[in-house]
Amino acid sequence: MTRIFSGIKPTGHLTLGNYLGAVRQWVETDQHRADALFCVVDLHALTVDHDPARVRRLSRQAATLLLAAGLDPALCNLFVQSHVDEHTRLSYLLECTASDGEMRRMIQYKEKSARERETGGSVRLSLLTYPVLMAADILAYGADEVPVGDDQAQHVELTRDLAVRFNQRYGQTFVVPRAVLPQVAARVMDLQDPTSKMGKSHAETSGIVYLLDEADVVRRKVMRAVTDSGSEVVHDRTAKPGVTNLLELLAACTGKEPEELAAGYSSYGALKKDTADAVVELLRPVRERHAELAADPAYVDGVLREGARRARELARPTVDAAYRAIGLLPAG
Ligand code: AQP
Repeated sequence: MTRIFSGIKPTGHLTLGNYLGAVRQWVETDQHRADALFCVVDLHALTVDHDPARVRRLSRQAATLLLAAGLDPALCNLFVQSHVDEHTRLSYLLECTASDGEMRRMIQYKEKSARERETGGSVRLSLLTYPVLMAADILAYGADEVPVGDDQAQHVELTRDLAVRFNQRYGQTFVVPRAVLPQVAARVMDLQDPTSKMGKSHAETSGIVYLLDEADVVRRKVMRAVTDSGSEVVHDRTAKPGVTNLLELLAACTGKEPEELAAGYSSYGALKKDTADAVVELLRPVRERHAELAADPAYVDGVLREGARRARELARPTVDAAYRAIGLLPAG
């Protein structure tokens, strides 16, 4: 059976981008068709300036939201990265397989390190090496497929390179995985800056729809979305990035094609109103279920405990094999 691994970073409240670009596909398709592991990748949240209590809170909230969105512990394995030591054990071996040049080429590293420098912060070494830890997350489980939004595709490419290189140098150890991008909404853009992606850790929040935003807040954010000059509703990412983002959101909510939707609108206002309504309806059940689950943290903890136990069992043989293959003396 195909094995799938995917993760989500607790660096902020989950967004509509996370939902449409990743979580919805995990819920509707992946957990049913494959042996699927989904992980709250909390170690990745430590690569930028962070508040410890907030990361802890956001990790629990992310797990609760994933269950609220429909991940079913009877169908898939949900766990927290730091609960399974195999990830960091394997990451070091992969650091010994990667070069600093290939890490510095990662687009997310370039963007995030530039942002840190602009705001006067120092760039953590872990920001540079985090794609290696991500590779370990994936390779430890022998995952065949990694469903991601297109911002993460380069990291999966790196994971493939590291797996192939390790296998060639030290003998067949890892499955070489491939990225699977969603058919629609691979990249949801910020409503206030439709040329950059909607990201949960951005400081300016007025263009970001969070899964837990109240309906009136969602409506306000969508109605105030930046649109483009002119008044014609057309799907054209270069000439009309704002309108195109709205059309793609509406398409993701309704299952229609963005071009087909564009033909039905003669004003931005009507498009915004329909998009706002569609997003509110999409998120309503998730928010309601989250409220129920948040009242039962013991249930969520139980799911995560059992998830980590099963994850350790799955990862250990591969990580132990990698230790032997690379030349480390087994503990007696
Ligand atoms: N805007 C987006 N559109 C489509 N997919 C997206 N994803 C994230 N943003 C969008 C997908 O969500 C999954 C989990 O992402 P992540 O939390 O591991 O990290 P990220 O890609 O760095 O997400 P964010 O929200 O932008 O976080 P920050 O601001 O901390 O960097 C991934 O599959 C991702 O592709």
